[in-house]
Amino acid sequence: MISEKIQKALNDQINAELFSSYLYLSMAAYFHSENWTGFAAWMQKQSAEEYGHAIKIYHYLTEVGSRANFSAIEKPKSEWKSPLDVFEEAHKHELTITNKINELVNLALSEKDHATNNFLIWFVNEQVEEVSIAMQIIHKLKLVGDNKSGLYLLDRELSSRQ
Ligand code: OFO
Repeated sequence: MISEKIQKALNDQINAELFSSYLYLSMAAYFHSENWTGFAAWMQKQSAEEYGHAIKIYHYLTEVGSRANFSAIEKPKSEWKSPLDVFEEAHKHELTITNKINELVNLALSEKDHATNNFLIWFVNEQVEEVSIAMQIIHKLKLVGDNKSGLYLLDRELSSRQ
């Protein structure tokens, strides 16, 4: 039901989502090592969400009679300079993922694969939300700057992410 090109592109996206999960888990580990437990909890939830994105594509491939094929996941970075540095990288990463999703949509449209195009709409919307959330956190981090009380409160706020 889906072309080889689409199958390969969706498998590449599974790898990108698993790398996102790995990267955010590495960010969580960095935060834990710096005793920012709220930021760490937020990143752990983000990592789990990314794993969920990979699984969504996995199930779609199965549903359309194709299959998931896995390849090596790139080693994520493990050190950052500050919480702002981490979230700026997360934001940059989400912009890269948005480009990848857009390229996937372009491919689905060029192949007249409406089922895959329809499947990808969820990801298009998810990317808008993820880029926006990262930008909001960066804005708050820039507002508090090096103020320890402000950072403490922000860490506490992010710990309550559902
Ligand atoms: Fe962060 O949305 Fe998937 O990768």
